[in-house]
Amino acid sequence: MEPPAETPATALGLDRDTLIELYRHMYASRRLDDKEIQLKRQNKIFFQISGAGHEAVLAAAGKLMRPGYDWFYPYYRDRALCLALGMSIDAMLLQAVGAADDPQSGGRQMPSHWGAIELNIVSSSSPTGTQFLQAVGCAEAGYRMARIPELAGRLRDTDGGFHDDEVVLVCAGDGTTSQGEFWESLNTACNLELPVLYLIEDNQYAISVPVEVQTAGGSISALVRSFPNLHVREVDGCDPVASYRVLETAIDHCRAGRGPAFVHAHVIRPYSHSLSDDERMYKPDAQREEEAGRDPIRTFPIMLEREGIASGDELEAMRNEIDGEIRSRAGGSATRACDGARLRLFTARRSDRRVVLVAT
Ligand SMILES: Cc1ncc(C[n+]2csc(CCOP(=O)(O)OP(=O)(O)O)c2C)c(N)n1
Repeated sequence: MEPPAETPATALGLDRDTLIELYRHMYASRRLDDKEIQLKRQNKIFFQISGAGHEAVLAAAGKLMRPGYDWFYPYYRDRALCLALGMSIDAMLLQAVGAADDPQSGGRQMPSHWGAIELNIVSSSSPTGTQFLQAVGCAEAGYRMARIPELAGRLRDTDGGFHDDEVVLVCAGDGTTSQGEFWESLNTACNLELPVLYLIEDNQYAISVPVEVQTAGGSISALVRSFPNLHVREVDGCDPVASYRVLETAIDHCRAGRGPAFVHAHVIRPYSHSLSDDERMYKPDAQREEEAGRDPIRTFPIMLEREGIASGDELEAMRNEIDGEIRSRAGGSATRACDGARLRLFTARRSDRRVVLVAT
């Protein structure tokens, strides 16, 4: 991999509370993935796709943006973003088991298809790349509203309304940038100077297709640099501090009305594409080892200790607390909901064949 253009910063640049909060969301995200993987192996959920390896840049994005004010078009890897924006562990587990009580979609969405009305996280569509045009449409709505006096006066700064300096975040993997929607959206975002922040999480694969096979030249940020009004940065997305700094500048650019921004974050994908995939079939061992060495869940606590931000004991206590919460949530409402969902499925199977097709 080419070294990222931005050099990783030391931990000292951010205050202690911010650093600890970043780690909290990163760790919770990974452990929730681990818990869901366990539930999948127990046949309590039907599918799992993780955010493992993407946590650092996403925790930073969630910390910097404004939930319920800015707008969010995430994709399935963005668990740490949603946790940092305020989504609960329960909401995630209820969606994972497809519970009727799932606050994101009432059990209608696939797992990791995030959505939260109160946080302005717009429910995800499964065809990859759909989110780009949705995000630009959202930003364009604000742009148009600001130019129609009757609408601007009525809708501005109200709950769920439009704010002059709101930013729209859209996230995707490197492979998804090959789709037409990405280029169509970028054209309009740059043409109208819309406040859209593109966060491209480059884990070097689209399922089994390596980035250099998928993307011309192998670097999406190199391809988009000629777009006018576009602030383009590249960063080590496994370094939460470097990610924070780069995203902070990108968000400021959008919020100040200077046009869209594009952050190309180099991340890793240590858990295969999903639980329906086995990356050992196509990813070389040497690359898997190199990725393990960059894993932010391993490297960040070492950095926090080394820089005197927190002691090993303090970090261990925090991890134990998060583990305990996930264990109790997974053993509580999510499991009950899962058992309830099975009962409903069984009842449906007996009574209505069409329901079975939808439910399975
Ligand atoms: C339009 C469409 N084509 C194909 C798929 C199947 N699919 C789901 S994820 C994925 C790979 C996406 O890769 P990338 O954008 O690099 O994101 P990553 O999963 O690596 O984070 C594919 C091909 C889909 N969901 N939608």
